[in-house]
Amino acid sequence: MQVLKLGGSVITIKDEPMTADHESIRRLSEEIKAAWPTPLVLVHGGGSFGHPVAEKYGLMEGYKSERQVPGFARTHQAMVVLNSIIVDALLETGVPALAVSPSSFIMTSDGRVQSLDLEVIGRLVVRGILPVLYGDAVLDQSRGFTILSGDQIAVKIAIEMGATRLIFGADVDGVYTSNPKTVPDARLIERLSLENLDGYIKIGSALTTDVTGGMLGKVSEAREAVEAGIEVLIANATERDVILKALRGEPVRGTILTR
Ligand code: IP8
Repeated sequence: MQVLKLGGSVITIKDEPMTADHESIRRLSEEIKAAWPTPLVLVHGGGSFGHPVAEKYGLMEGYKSERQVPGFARTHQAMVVLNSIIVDALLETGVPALAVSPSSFIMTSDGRVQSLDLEVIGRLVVRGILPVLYGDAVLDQSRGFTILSGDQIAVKIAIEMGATRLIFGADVDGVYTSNPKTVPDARLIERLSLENLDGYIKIGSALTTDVTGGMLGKVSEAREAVEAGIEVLIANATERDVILKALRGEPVRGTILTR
């Protein structure tokens, strides 16, 4: 079984609120269809749907005032809308995709996943259905509520369900020596061991750009999956057939995280 996480920057237009990248979603749906049938769980990020709403109401820090409560519901709803666009596109191409809402079965404690019953998702996969989850606004035992990233969900599912491979579809080729969007001689790191990964996390913490932040979050989350023996690949989902090849286990340009 494999888990595929598609980043919000791949499936939405980042600078335009509540705008899906329909072309990219259609292409990726076709790539998933070309690899279908295959035991797979899909998780996607928030991009211009969940993030602006979550930010507006300061949800990440947890419950502070009643004013945030409608924001909690609205953030979830923004993600439902994006999820529905993706599930529709998959159904359209012939993949039996089914929306699974993380906030209805996952709770966190201080931002970390606490309880996770994966029986339904497991049975869906066995039935030949593609469960499609997403980063979501969830209830948190200590903070009241919080934002749970799709990255954390993807890692948890991969570990708990014993996935062989976890693929992160990003808008860059993988992990670079520095931010490829601003540093011209940034080099792609093709293999990153846990030992070097720690060094990267330390260096990365000092960098503040969005892209590095996003990549850093991914790499820190992915650590647990690598430790569990899962092959973790970060590759560029904005380039045609990269995700198709990755799903087929064929070599692609990207970063492989190893023990
Ligand atoms: O884009 C967060 O998921 P991510 C989604 O995977 C929300 O970090 C609700 C902002």
